[in-house]
Amino acid sequence: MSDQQPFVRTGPLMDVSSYPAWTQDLVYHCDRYKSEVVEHELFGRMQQACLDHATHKAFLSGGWPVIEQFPQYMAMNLLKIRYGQGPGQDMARRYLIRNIRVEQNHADHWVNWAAASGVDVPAMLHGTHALETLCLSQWCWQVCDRDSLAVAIAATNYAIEGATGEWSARVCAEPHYAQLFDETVRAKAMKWLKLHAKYDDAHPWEALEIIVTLVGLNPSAETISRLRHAICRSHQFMRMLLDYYMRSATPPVAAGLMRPA
Ligand code: HXD
Ligand code: FE
Repeated sequence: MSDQQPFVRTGPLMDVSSYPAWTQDLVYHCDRYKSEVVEHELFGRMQQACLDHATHKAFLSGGWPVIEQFPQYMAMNLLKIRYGQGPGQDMARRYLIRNIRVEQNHADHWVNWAAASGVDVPAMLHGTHALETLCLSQWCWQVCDRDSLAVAIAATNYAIEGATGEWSARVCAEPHYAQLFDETVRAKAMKWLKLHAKYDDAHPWEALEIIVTLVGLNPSAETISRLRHAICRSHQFMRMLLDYYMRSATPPVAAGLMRPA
């Protein structure tokens, strides 16, 4: 994919100015879509502990297909790589192998979070999900199956994990949500959120570095546009999922309305 000058990062990993101008434009453009996920009312209500119980459970259940499939998206991308094809490929290989292992535990933590919130876990695992929910997982599957390594990593590890680091930090920024859980289960219930809520999380930046290393310093306008489209699509599908659950949410009457079962 990179038939032009290679990119070798010299500045700090988590500073957008360490990347070429086209990458900075891409990040700024897509951040508008990311904000609509991070700033979503559903997460605002979660943070304030005033999301109604039914919507809370439905959201946790609806998020499951992506959680379950996430390591598989990464595995599909791993299959695109041959060792020694180039620095971007080698970087992606290390990243994917290491993080597939990490995501194994994340699925367990999500299940524990859902169980502590009163979700019917067997139904979440084996039942059917709303179309609006499935769009995100089907999009991820499709982009990882059919698109290039760089575009697929942009849609999943950059876009989805990037937005997730921020929305989970937002929910954890106040103590109210955690306090809904009985102390005996709180740590277990909050584990997934806490792990993703690290403001200094390097994951999406590592994904960005891989993408830029794969496509080089001067990718074609078409490559840039495919990356932009893939990132924004992921954010739009995340938002669609959130809008779907918020549509039937009960307005908050008082903080503390929401109670885990
Ligand atoms: C958000 C619903 C609107 C889906 C969130 C997907 C987050 C995926 C994070 C990734 O690290 C996989 C995981 O299970 O931790
Ligand atoms: Fe994760």
